[in-house]
Amino acid sequence: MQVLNSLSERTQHFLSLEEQYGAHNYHPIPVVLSRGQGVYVWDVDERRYFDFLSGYSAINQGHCHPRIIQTFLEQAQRLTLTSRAFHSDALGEFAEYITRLFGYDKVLPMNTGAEAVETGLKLARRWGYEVKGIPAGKAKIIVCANNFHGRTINIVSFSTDDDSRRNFGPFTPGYEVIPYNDVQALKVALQDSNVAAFMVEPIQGEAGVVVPDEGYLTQAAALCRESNVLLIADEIQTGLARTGKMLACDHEQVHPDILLLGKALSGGAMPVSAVLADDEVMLTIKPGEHGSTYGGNPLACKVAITALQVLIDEKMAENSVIQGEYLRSQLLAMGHPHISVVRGKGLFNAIVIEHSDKNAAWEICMDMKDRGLLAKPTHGDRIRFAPPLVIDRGQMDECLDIIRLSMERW
Ligand code: IF1
Repeated sequence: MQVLNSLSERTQHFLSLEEQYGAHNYHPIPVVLSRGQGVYVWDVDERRYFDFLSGYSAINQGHCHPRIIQTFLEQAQRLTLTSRAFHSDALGEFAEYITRLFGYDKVLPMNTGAEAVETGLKLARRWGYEVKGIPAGKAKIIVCANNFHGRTINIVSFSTDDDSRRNFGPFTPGYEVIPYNDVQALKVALQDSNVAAFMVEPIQGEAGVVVPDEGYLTQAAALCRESNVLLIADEIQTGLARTGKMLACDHEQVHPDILLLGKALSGGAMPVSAVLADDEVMLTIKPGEHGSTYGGNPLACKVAITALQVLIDEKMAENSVIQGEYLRSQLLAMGHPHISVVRGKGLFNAIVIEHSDKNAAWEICMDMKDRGLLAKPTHGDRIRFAPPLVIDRGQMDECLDIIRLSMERW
């Protein structure tokens, strides 16, 4: 644990304000950031860092991408929110752009990832009852162990992480948990005719970037189709070029029935999420049956179009493949005795630290911070390496030098 008095006065000032007046629902790395641009962030003492977390993959386009900020500033001075009681000149444009881009009939715009997940689950249940004909109140949704889909009480109802659900009950019924990356378990679960949907992360993020076997998504999609069950892909973290394709599902040409997007849908400028589906599913929700004050607001719509255009125009998925393969190959080449696993796809990666000292991963992250690279452990022993998708080879080499030096004393 960092000894606070080794931090600058300015840093300590901001940490103490948060300590006294902020909820203690996080345990951040002790660094206070005040500026970001591209792959870099600067702390309150103007020290520069590489950001290897990218806002949990919300900042795929890099911090404060000029085109995204330009759109934000222009729209913010025109019209930020109309509510859905009235139309705006931005929602239709956004809806047309994003549905054509991903190949769906319609989009339901929301704000946070959790709201997109909740919306997807409601659509699946509504479709289950009104299209598939599941008896009232009997709809089931299959999810995977070690999932992470958000923090609402309904979503943590099917979490398998005790810290995420302890003493938040009573929980929502109607969910069944099966092992991730287990086709046979899914096949058995789908024998129940009351199953409406199977929701899955194409790569499990919070679990520590767990990549399933090649073909898992393809087989899951086929099983869902055969069983008249909707496949919901939670691409809130894996989507939008992070894994080297526009969607992680694209690696297997899988087209989910319900697609959930968030995070980088705004490039880190503001919360924007979206649920995409075809009419048979989407139109089961009628006017007045679901919504959100800020969902589909003009500012979010304009920002999201630019955030998507930037990913494509600057070939960020292609760079994600190149730099991700280089990063993994160099991490493996280190042959470090305490890096037991290197895994990921594109620039969505993690290493597993195997060491008798349970604080090793945290101490390594603290050492990398002091050398100018920000990353944070998940579940104690896994360090996620997910820089913005604009990182170039020279910057990646600088980061690898930092990682190498920080690993040296372990
Ligand atoms: C935290 C990590 C956690 C997500 C997927 C939905 C959501 C998320 C696949 C909900 C959000 C964030 C939440 C944040 C830390 C981060 C995270 F996996 F990215 F590392 F927690 F597991 N589906 N993930 O990853 O989206 O409502 O947050 O916009 O809660 O600590 P949100």
